[in-house]
Amino acid sequence: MAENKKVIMLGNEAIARGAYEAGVKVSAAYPGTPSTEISENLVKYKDSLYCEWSPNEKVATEVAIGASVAGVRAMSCMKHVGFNVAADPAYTVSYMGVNGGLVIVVADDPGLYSSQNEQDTRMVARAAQLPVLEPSDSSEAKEFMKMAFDLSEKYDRPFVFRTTTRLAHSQGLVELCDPVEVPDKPYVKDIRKTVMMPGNAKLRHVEIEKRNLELAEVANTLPINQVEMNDTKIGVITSGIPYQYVREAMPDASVLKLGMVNPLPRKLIEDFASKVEKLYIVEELDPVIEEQVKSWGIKATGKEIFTVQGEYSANMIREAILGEKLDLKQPAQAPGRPPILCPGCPHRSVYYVLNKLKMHAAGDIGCYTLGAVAPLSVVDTTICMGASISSLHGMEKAKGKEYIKNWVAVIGDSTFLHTGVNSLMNMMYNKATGTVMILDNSTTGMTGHQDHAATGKTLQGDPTYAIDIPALCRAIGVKNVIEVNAFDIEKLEQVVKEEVAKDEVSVIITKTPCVLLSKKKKPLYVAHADKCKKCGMCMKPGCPAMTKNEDGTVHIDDTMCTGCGLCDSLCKFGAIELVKEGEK
Ligand SMILES: Cc1ncc(C[n+]2csc(CCOP(=O)(O)OP(=O)(O)O)c2C)c(N)n1
Repeated sequence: MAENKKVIMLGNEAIARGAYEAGVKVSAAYPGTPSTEISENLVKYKDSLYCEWSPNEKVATEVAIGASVAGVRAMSCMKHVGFNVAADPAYTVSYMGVNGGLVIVVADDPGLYSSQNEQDTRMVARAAQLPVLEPSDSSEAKEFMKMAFDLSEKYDRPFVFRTTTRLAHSQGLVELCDPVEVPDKPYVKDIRKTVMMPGNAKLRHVEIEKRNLELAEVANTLPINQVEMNDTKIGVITSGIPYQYVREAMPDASVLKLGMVNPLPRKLIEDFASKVEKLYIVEELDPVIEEQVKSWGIKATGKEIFTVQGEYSANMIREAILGEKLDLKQPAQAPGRPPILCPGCPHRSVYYVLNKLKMHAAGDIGCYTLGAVAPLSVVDTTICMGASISSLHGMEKAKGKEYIKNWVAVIGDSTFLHTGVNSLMNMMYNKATGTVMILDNSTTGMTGHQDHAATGKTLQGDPTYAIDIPALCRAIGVKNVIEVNAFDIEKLEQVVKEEVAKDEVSVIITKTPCVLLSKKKKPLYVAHADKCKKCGMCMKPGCPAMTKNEDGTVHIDDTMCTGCGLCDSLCKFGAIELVKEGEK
């Protein structure tokens, strides 16, 4: 019995706990900061539920929809940009409704801590006519998850559960409960609800408009939409994490805290607005609540004084509304540092070669995006997952095959399986030429080492079939599939030169595991000042373990060296030597 036990939990841990307590039976996800730890925590309950890493968010959401149709509670999890990938099934399951409760958990990233844009999931969910719950701390994260499943089944609507980085990655007190027993619902064939061809979808559209009006009415009395009446001079409508900032910034203000942010409780808002002298709307990112409230003729102040960019803070809110700051001790600011590849990262070696050959790269999203910055400076574009291969294809179609002879596409293994494989099919189908480099480090590195369809391990850690990436490329029709060790720079240079010269599609796979995957102590390298000619060759790849001594000779920091040997292979004077651990 878990009852009454209180524990500190990360927001993401609490979401997983909420799903478990709600009786979820199937969860599918693709990693993406700040949502990844939901699945990593959910797998702790693997005796009670099934969860998986899917190759992308569209697949994950379709897996969850299938489970819901079959009659169990199901969910998919992703970051905000993943919701774009899942948009196709999400827009249509909105028409279908649910059998078992269905929740799509989406984590936004105001402030772009680890994302390529700052989009607001509430906008996407509104466009797809999906109801949205938004918690403001770990405890609510758990409770709102349970409520999302109950509401989903009661109103026959899939729900979106929106969080942000600050909630996902901060901790709070959570009271544990036992999971509810949710009996599996029977599947009753009803193609009017599950086959979304035009005639059926038209009728479902009428139905969901009705359901949404009904939910908007229910929202007026939903306990998670709470009025906290205090001094009536200032009233604030807010939700999620900004609620915490508002409370800290202005403890005396009256607050309407919304737990359901779509649809909005119009009567409750009108009533609250009529009771306060001045109304503010405080929401991170887009003016989603504000625009609706203003469209009802209610006077309010929002983005006139608040930004649509980045995270808010208590101080910022107090200054914007009251013109004064809180008396808070400012935390020490760490000096700004550019992001860099880890010492020993195989991507560095690949980029060293591409830089040497003066190549451009149509890039993708992963650790290897860092090949854009000096001193490697190879990557020219980063758009969204899978876009490297298709944008290289676009360049070739725009300017011809000679134009891309000094270009390659670079993509990671996880990203290749996410959406890159479709782009490679397109190259083959549409008679393209061009060289694709799959930087296969045997993991989803950027998001913290999650397994994927080619690693041979499931989310549960069990061994499974591993997709053979070279065989997959050949099956698509690529004749030139070459595997090279990323640290064999001579071979790599030769292979790149040969493949870009061809008027065909080539795939070069640099299969070398992420340096952080190995727990083994590695041999270390040492630089001998007496042999060093200060030529700077070993410094070219920008390894953070290497610095210059005052006299211009090179020093290798043995706390950082991982023994990859890239510097050794670049030194022509034998100044860098392999030494065994402890021999220095
Ligand atoms: C649509 C979408 N989903 C998820 C993410 C989060 N994300 C960024 S890079 C990445 C994958 C990185 O793995 P891989 O391609 O193997 O490259 P590595 O980081 O290991 O070099 C993920 C999942 C994202 N940016 N966009």
